Amino acid sequence: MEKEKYYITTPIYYPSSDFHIGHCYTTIIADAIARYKRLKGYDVFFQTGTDEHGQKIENKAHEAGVTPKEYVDKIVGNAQDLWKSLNISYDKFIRTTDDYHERAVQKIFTKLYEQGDIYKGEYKGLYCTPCESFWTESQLVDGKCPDCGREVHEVKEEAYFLKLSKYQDRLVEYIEAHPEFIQPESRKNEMINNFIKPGLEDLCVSRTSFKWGIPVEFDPKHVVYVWIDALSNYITSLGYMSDDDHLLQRYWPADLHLVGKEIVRFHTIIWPIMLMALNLPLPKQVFGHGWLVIDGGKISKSLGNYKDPREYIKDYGVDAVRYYVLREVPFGSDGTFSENALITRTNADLANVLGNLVNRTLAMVKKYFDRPIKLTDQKTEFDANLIQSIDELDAIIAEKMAILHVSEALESIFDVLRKSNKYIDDATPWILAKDESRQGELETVLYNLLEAIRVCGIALRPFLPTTSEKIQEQINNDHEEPEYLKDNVYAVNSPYPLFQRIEVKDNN
Ligand code: ME8
Repeated sequence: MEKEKYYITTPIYYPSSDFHIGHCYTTIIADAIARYKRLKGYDVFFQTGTDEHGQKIENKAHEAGVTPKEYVDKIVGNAQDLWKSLNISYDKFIRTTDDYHERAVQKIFTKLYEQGDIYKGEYKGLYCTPCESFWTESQLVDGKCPDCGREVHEVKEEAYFLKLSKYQDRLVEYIEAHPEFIQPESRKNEMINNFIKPGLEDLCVSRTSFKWGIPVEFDPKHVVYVWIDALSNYITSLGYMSDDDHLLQRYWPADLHLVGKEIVRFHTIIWPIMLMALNLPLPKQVFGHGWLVIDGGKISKSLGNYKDPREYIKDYGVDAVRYYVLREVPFGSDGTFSENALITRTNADLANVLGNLVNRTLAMVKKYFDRPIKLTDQKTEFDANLIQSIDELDAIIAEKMAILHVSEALESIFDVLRKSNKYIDDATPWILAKDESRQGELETVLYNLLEAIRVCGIALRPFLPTTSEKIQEQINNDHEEPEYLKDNVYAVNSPYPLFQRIEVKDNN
């Protein structure tokens, strides 16, 4: 049978030489979802990339005394290196300076112009350069950009416009008929009530005040507005407007665009309208997640709360960082980042619950048997409960992942791990070991623990891929069934600690 496809994207990032832990947030979650879908047999296409045009980049390149292309070429590797160190399993990395993307964006713009969805006019308005966003007077907060709180400035120039107004009613109808399109629910209401219902103004989609962008094919003194350029990445990467669009046929529409809450607006208003105008189906879901914040504010170098995420990876290990990000923040809401919370989580869950369980279990197998062990026909009164938890785990995770409650999916795995530790305390293998007549029970207890570790190890694979692999190596068993098996044989390897306990730091 042909595998079902699953196309998942992160936003494309502004290239930067200083990404912070917040930047890793969208990508780690997207990676966990992509890996989960692969584990469940989907044909996954997972895409990320960099958003390399715009005035901000042009200004930075100018300051650095290089061309914008030289500037982005030099720093794009920083994103790729960071994703590599976080074990991000993307299938495609798109750069908006890639030739095929630039050509396709030009064709998109020309098509929309020729069919009358883009027209020429004059732009007068307010622009926030850092956010690359246009605002109307009424959208400003205290006269400043509502997203970043910085000054906006007035611009006036000949420009092209996209007819958002023409599609307004169709968009509202679509959103209302597809309650899963914008998630979580609160963001959907915000989009409809604050942005769409008050009336969509046509959007200025070209600029003449700077050069670093994709030139409009038929009027090259204009460059394409960076959000039209950027949003198109989700289809140009699949070959839209090229000679070979088999990937588009296979993977479009996207199943999930995972984005930060501040860019939901672009993904649920401009993007669907572009797609309607291009006569393409809309993505199945746009999920707007919250921010990882420090002291209530966003993380940024200028706020002085920045640290390169690779330092955390170096100090605590990649899976500790992944675990923290996936576990700490209820999806959709904001979460607070602190290095001490990362340490506390690592110690409490990864070292004390997971690491300890694996270590204790393998040490007991080595000590009491030091031979392959099997399920025996001797039982204890505590077995059935543990086996039931093992058997229920897969369905619980499926239920949580279907609504992207990644943190709760992880929590359900740790519930089984905690129950397994409790099972050791209840079944007291060290007492069974002293009694010659209870060796069968002892072997069953250790077998059940190994089954719990095996099933949890597989379940952890999308979230903590490195740790999952180490668990599989230690228990020396590659059975993939996500439920309790009765006929496994375990010839385990010597244990080594999966996670070291870390000292909490005094100063943060
Ligand atoms: O917005 N916590 O790029 P970007 C959580 N190029 N997420 C955060 C965060 C934080 N502290 N800081 C940043 C752009 N992010 C555009 C996208 S898509 C067609 C174009 C997230 O580099 C942010 O919410 O500013 C966004 O999802 C992603 O990082 C990229 O942000």
